Amino acid sequence: MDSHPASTRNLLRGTRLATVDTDPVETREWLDALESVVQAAGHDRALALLRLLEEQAQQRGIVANVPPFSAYRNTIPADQEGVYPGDLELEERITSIIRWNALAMVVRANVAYGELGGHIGSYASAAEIFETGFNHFFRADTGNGGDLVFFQPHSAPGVYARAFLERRLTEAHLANYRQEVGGRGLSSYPHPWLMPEFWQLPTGSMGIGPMSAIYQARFMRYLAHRGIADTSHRRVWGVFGDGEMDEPESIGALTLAARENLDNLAFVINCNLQRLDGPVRGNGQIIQELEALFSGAGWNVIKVLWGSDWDPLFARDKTHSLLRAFAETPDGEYQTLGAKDGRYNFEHFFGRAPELREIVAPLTEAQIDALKRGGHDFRKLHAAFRAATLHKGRPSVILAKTKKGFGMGAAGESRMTVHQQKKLDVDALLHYRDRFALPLSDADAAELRFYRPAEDSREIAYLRERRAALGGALPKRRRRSDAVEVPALESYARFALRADGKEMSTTMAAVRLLGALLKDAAVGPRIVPIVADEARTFGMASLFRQVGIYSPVGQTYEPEDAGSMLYYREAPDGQLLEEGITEAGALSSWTAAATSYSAHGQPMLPLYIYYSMFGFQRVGDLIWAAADQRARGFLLGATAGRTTLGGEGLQHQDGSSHVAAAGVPNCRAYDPAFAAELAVIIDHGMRRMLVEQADEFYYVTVMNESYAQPSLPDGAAADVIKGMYRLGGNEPARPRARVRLLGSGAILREVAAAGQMLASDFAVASDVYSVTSFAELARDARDVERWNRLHPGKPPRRSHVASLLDGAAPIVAATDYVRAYPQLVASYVSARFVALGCDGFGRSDTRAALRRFFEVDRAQIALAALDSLAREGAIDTQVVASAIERYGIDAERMPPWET
Ligand SMILES: Cc1ncc(C[n+]2csc(CCOP(=O)(O)OP(=O)(O)O)c2C)c(N)n1
Repeated sequence: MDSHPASTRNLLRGTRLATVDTDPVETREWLDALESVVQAAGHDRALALLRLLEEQAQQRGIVANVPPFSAYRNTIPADQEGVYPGDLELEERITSIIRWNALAMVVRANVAYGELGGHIGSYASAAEIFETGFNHFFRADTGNGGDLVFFQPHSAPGVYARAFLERRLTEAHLANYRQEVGGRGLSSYPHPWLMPEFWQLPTGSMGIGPMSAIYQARFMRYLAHRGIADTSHRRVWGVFGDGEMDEPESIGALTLAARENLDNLAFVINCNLQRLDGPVRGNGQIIQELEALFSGAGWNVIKVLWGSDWDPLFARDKTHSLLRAFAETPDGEYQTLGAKDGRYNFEHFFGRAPELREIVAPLTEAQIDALKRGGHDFRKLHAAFRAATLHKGRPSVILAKTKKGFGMGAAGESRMTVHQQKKLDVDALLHYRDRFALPLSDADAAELRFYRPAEDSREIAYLRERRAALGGALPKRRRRSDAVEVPALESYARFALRADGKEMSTTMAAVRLLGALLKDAAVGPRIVPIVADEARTFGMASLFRQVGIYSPVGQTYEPEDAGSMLYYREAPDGQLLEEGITEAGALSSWTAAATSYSAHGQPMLPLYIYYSMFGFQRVGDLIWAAADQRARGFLLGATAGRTTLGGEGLQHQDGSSHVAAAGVPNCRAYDPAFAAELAVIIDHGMRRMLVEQADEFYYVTVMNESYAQPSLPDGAAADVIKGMYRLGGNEPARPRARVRLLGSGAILREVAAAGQMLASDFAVASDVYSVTSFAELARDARDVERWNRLHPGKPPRRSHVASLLDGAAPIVAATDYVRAYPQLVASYVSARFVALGCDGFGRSDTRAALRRFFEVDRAQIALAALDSLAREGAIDTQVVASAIERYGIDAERMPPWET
């Protein structure tokens, strides 16, 4: 017989621990021997002996390895818990009140509206975890920044309920839970965008919180190592659900936290053994699995499984029968046991073996029913939190076993459906009130009255005293920091502004601008260059030497390229974050730096450069969360577009990031063609973010195609920012018609060439525009359209795109992205509008071949212009046919998006 549940068995495979005990007497002798060593010589001696035994066993080949988890019990023994520093009775009462208000908030909203959703079960399971933090550990910002706390998203009602007791939120706020439209509403989950003075860190999308927490802790170290802020006294706490740990992002950076010795970081995993649909590991044990995972990644693991009322039971258990029974119980069964009463637990758990029955013999069924899981026991939790804060050299994780819907009784406790539970009948409400001994009349409970003790009550005095001792209320978000002086554009960007036909790529120009800005006394130290193993690809190797790569331990080896000019230099005060091959990690680092103005009062300017295809497409949800968090910084999508990244092919060639970026409200996205445009955009972005402190960030695509860079036309800078300016035109001697040609990014040069062909081959005049951002044009046009609609009779306003493209001459807009990108502005101009773009899968080939393939080359652009003119009746259709022939266009080939 195997005594471990399935998932645990898998972890044990290869060890011999899962076998039956064939000689219990001998086993007893060994165990007694260990016990007498502990008694006579103490824990350390016992541990030393065990290590030696283990070593011996490995040498003998008896064990290949030891199991990566410990027994199913608390890591901290009862006798090492220490003295509880708080007033347990008061804390229990405060927690009960918060529980009630949290529940009332959710149920009220759903009784009234039925459609608002919300969760009771998650906070019900996490209340003691949060209150342990709030009363004893989570430090607020007292000037130099406090702790950063990531709150489990579905527990938000509990955080609001506490803020209500603190009089930070009013009853009206609570009554507006999940009704944000119109102000004074409370967000479903932590959203800094919607509650900018309250929530610091967004966690609503599972996986983002855990990963972000790790990089936040790492960024605190970075700030300290670089001498920007003293963060030594600050910590990052992350309270997450056990279900959330399924997300790859949740576990993707665990080893980084251990590798960088982030002992300023602690996770508390609320192991209520359930997620949305049911058990996290019905056939296994999530806690053991997480212990194996975290300890394997190098974390200090602290398990809090059983409450204090279990201590006497363990003391009576001389044969470890409890531990064996725990090991045999899969989470699905724990859930059933959790939902049932004392009798059921007696019969189905303790009734399994005579030793177990004996252990609980002195207990009544009611006492068995009341036995608590550790995550609902302040003493156990406090000991674990304290151990986490004292542990040096490694991050800690507290695995706290709880019950989903704790206290809800038959209405939800440990029930499969509890995640969806949003309404409670009167009986259930009265049960809840009684369970937590709340001073509410039947009528108050039935009416879901919020309850707030008087300001001079013991509860409120205690709560305030505890928070005062920890620096004030939490969560609380800072909106502004000091401004940073930005150098004059001309002082560092002349090479780009007055390029005068010099050849370079916009990626090269970006790196050069960055190199120059890094030398600026004010802005330079604030820049955080970030790469995910692509610095050389983007020509940034010079930064290795110039600013160094951040490493908390410096460089403990002689780099292979030590003798070269640009050697690989790692240093504790290195400025560049070289994240390795993790776009999610690099983006999380970027977010930490981009929100440093708020989290640390230190404005930083992160600039993360990456393959554009692996940005919005791959880590788009992290970008969305950064936007929610009011990030300020630059994302540089490099070697961007579908045809500029010649050889790389389908997976690398990006045709859609600008469409995704256009949907992020505070993202300003640009696709410049020229170094001068890029310089203007970077300058503008810095001023907006660092000087004006606008909560927006900039996505700029840059290309590795080297070509002649024109100087910036006089007076064009403002229009570059608006998204479009007139680059030039073609005026044949006797023009037969006129078109407008719009080009964006890499395809602008094809557009300009098409203009020349139209003039020389077909006597068609053209105006050529460089579109730096279809998204910004559309944003402005959308505003104008709306204003005009709402103000009938007033002189209509004009959008930038409509005023530049006044008149009836057809418009052809071409881009290296899908057609949907230029089509963002199609409905805002009155003339015929034709979009050309790169719809379909990318593929490897030369740039010229790809542009022919996607039909965004000069011949196709010219053809589209002629076709538009013919459809407008400005030229004969025959001209179109002659162009097809003249330019050798295959009219019968398959469309590129179908091949
Ligand atoms: C990326 C993402 N996928 C899915 C969801 C929907 N969702 C909300 S809560 C939840 C389960 C949460 O389980 P757990 O983390 O264990 O928390 P608890 O049981 O305490 O509520 C899921 C899947 C989400 N919020 N984010």
